[in-house]
Amino acid sequence: MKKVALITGISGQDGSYLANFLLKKNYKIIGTDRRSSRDDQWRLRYFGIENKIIIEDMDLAEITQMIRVFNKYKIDEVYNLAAQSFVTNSFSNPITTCDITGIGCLRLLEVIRNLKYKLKFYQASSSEMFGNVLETPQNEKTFFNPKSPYAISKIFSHFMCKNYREAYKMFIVSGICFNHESPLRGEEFVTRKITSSLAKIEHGHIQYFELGNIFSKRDWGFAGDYVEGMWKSLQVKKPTDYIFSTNITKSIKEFIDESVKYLSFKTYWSFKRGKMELYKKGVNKPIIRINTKYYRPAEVNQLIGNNKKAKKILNWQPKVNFKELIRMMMVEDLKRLKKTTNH
Ligand code: G4F
Repeated sequence: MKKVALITGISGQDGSYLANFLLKKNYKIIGTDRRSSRDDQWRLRYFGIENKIIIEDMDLAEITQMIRVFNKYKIDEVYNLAAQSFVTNSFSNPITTCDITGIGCLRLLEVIRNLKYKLKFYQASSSEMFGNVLETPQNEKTFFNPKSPYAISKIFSHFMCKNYREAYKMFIVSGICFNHESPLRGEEFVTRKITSSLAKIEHGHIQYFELGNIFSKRDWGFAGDYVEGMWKSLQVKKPTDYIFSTNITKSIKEFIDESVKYLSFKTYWSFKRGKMELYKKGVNKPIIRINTKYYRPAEVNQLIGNNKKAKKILNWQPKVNFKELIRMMMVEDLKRLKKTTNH
């Protein structure tokens, strides 16, 4: 008998990587999405798996849709990856963010609690919850000090999961994932914005692009490694919380410095008008400018995880390092653009 996994947010980066991973493990996959993101299945097409997944309409704002889906299938594992996950957006849409990212998880838990059968539940918690960090590196016991409505809504769902695990003895795992990127990352996030914009500059589509704070630091891993951790966390006897991280932190500027190595020209930084700018050598115009409109009302300056527990209990560790991650992203973005330029 095939195991059945339900993945919320199937069309996102993590949803697609996880679906691809679980299909190889012979799972039957139910992927759920809001109807509006239905045409956003380019990631599933990237893996060639769009026809191997049953897609159901299920908005985390609509409990009736959840009840319908959970009564239609006998599900073994749920991976709650859907969220309003763009931190910047959470400042302009705090209520929607809390409704989807926070209460959305609680709606799922309530539906599952009332089912006639038992299943395992994975919640995508986030390193953003640590915010203005109170301890370095951050582990499963580090206190949260959030800096955005997104982080606050993730903390709400994180503690709801803990409460349901303890109160109702449900099999619930929260994976506190540090930033994880890939060639399938959305272009609104800084890493993919950098690699796709640099590819556009290389191919002459744009002259420059703008960024916000390039000095904040993140612990950056590869999404493909992290979905394996999610699955592993549901295969052990006891449900608990895990940190998924690389244990290395790098600034956005360091990410740029590594990315530009894949361009056909040399670059250099210059400090002008009180700001850093990146120049193409021999040309007197910047290719990266800083624009304060990309600064956040409140910033998380540095995150770095400690993945010791996941290593010990799950035998999990990231395989792709910072350099390799950037190589994958730059090569793919340069290739994508070459294809569109040729057609
Ligand atoms: O790529 P980001 O938008 O990711 P952020 O805010 O760290 O959040 C991501 O990782 C979390 C895990 O820790 C997830 F929970 C969350 O859903 C998301 O996946 O921004 C990274 C950093 C920030 O410090 C931001 O201020 O990059 C800085 N930044 C500088 N210029 C920019 C830009 N971020 C974006 N998105 N766009 C810019 O132009």
